[in-house]
Amino acid sequence: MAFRTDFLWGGAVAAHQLEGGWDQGGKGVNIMDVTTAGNVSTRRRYTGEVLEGENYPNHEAIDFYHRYKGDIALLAEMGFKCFRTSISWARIFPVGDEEVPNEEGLKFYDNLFDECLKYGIEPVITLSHFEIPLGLVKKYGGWRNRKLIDFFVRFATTCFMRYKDKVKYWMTFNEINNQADYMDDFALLVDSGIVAEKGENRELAMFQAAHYELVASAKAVMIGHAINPDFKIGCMIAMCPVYPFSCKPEDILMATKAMQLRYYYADVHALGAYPPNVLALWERRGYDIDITPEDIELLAAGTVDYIGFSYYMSHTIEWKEDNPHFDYHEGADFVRNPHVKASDWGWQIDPVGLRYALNWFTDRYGLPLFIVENGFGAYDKVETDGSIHDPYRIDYLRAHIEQMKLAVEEDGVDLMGYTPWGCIDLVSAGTGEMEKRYGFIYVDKNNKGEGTLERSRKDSFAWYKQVIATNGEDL
Ligand code: BGP
Repeated sequence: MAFRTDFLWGGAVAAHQLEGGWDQGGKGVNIMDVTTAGNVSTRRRYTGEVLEGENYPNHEAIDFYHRYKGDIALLAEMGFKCFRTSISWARIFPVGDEEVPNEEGLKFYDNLFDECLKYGIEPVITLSHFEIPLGLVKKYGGWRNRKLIDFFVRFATTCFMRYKDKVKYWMTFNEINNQADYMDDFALLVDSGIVAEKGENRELAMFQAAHYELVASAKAVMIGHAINPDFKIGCMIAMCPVYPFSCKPEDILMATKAMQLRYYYADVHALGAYPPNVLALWERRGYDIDITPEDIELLAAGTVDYIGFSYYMSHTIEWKEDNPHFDYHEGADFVRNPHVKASDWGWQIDPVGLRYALNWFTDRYGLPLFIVENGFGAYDKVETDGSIHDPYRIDYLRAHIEQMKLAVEEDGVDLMGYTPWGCIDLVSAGTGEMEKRYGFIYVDKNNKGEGTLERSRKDSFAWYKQVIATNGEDL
């Protein structure tokens, strides 16, 4: 048998993409509540205020805040062993810098976790999934400010104490390395709460903010382990392997440099120190990053228990002659890979890349791995009889699970679990669309926000149920 007997089959979501109830239960505003995301062309516009008449899809999302009991029952029907979601920071600390948490927010997650545990479903919790309270962005400039470490640690400690007997699996920051694409406003905003100023050195701002996040994460890991030694606390890395376009030595080196910069965050989380390539880059650029001796000790002491990562696609890169240092930032120099197909949104579909990623992480860190996101965003069609046939989704997931199996059986990878993204349809983080659907469960709502919010089972629902029941044998 390929997968462990305690393999964590489940699915993943994030608070702001499904809960709704954005101004209920004493919750404060988080950055996604003011990031216009009505369609692809407007999604990058961060307003800083809730503008009247604007469509903020996550304000209602799929109303999980009120409907979670029915939704968890459906996940239980599929046989879920775990459910990955996040705690909305602004539900617990509405502005972010309060000393006392919001009891109503804490109670919501008590109820949610109890509902999961009732069915034997383990909650797997991300502390910060693109959900920084707006107050921390406006008052402190987001993660550019060292003070954020204390606010985050207070939030993490509050959650660890409150849910220590209900939640065992944690992650600190979702896709912390998205900001390796620091030229992208959205990546900087959701990872670090940074609204870049005109003419600002965005790369420097990113390195500094990411440093504070890495220190905050290390502190949280140490505190979590002291609160409950059984906690498993991981990082969460967006893994898109970067392939060289050809066997030209410069292409290979370019891909290596890209991997170094995309994944140095994982090096710090897992190995407890910055790799030489990042230190050399800072030196070459003349960056004076605020790092104290205490920070260095914390990073070394607060290393993670496992690597959680998302995997959707791979990238391919080609070296250009005007880049003598092989400097990388995401997007630049990417080329189409002629060997793989792409989704309707242009995401390259590459199951073998998942096996590559599993091997790469194992070779580098030797830690248990947890695939906490993977999936296929697609348009679904509801037939007149209400059925939804989504063979493309099944094909995508099957092909990826087959590669997971090979990684475990043939490569010896230690894989803890698999939680496909958006197990119930939700709002896309990247585009704000409802109709970019990932779920086994369909939610009746369109891009304009119209629909009954009624839930129904897609064909993939029965398929995934069978996969779980046979521990991945029957695909
Ligand atoms: C990851 C995020 C998720 C999720 C997913 C799919 O980057 O962690 O929050 O949204 O990607 O992306 P999208 O929603 O843009 O299709």
